[in-house]
Amino acid sequence: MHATGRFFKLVTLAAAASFGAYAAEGGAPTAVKIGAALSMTGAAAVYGGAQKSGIQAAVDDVNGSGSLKPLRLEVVFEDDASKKEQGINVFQRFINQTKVSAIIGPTLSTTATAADPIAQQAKVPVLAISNTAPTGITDIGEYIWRDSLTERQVIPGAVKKARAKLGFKTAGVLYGNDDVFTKAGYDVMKQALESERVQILETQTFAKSDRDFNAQLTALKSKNPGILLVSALADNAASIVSQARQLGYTGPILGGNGFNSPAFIKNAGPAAEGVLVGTSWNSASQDPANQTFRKSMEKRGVSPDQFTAQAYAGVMIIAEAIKQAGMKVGREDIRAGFAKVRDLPTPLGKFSFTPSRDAEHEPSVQQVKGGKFEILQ
Ligand code: 1QQ
Repeated sequence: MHATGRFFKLVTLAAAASFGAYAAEGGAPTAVKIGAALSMTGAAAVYGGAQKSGIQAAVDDVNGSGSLKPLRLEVVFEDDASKKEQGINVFQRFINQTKVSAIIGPTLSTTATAADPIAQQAKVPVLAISNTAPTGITDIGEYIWRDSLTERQVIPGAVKKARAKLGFKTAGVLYGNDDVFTKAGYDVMKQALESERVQILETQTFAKSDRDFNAQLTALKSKNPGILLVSALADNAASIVSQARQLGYTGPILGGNGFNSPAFIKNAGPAAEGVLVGTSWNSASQDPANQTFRKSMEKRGVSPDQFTAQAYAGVMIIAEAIKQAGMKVGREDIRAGFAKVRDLPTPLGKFSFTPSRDAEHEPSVQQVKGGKFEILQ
């Protein structure tokens, strides 16, 4: 071999290896390493478990279909512990040690605001599958993408639908003020209520570590609001809804994205009945991509939620980005591939990114009925 040719071959192999892909010589499948930073512990643990099962199922389905041949997706899971510092550590490990081609996660917007800038700096593409804070995520830079609808894309429609059905004219609002997502959810709720001309009679706040919400709920109930809007992660949400009912509040309750977990229903018990929440996954969709997803989860004995669907869709989007990049799996290739994903059939519906790398598809509204979420028609 010519000296320069050999040099280039070495460089190419080194570059491929540094992104977790290995030359497919001898026909061996080439592993494409993806890092998944998920909350397996901490305040968002209920979402992390659902996300992991969705990713595992999608990876098996994509690899099993042979659609990426000779490539194979290989996901490395790490716990972001629902914490900024841990999210940063996991991202650094993925980027510098595991040498992943792309990162999925982290679970919470709060963690993403701290960890994503590290990936942006290192030019590693990130696909968020559950970050819903409207600002402070994808606007970090051109390497940060998401398949999760923001609260701004979901809550106004949910408030409008709830108001059309229930006709309330006043509201009380309760939100967590120590979390990027719960705070952003509140900002959107306030705007949505104002544009529906619903008067906010009282606003109260709490912190993630709080367990007793009686003071806030008593203040809210005393104003006799027509509806209670709550922006909280699932564990807090369950306690808030139970305590509101124990205090004798009988009006409707509408939650933000944190409520979209069956863990909320399980922990709140009968108090969860009737609770409304906007969602990015239409669980009742008869779309073939949703039916395939549901069958795949059923086969694994997993009852999926919105977070499972967004995680499954995330892997499909990465696989499509690789195809769009001409089966190249460098970090830059995947980033460029994301930009070319158009109308991809996923459990969330036909998926495309907006020009600002956010998700674009139809949201839905669901309500707890008989201990389960039911899509509101
Ligand atoms: C966020 C969220 C959480 C409720 C999802 C896990 O939407 O942090 O953005």
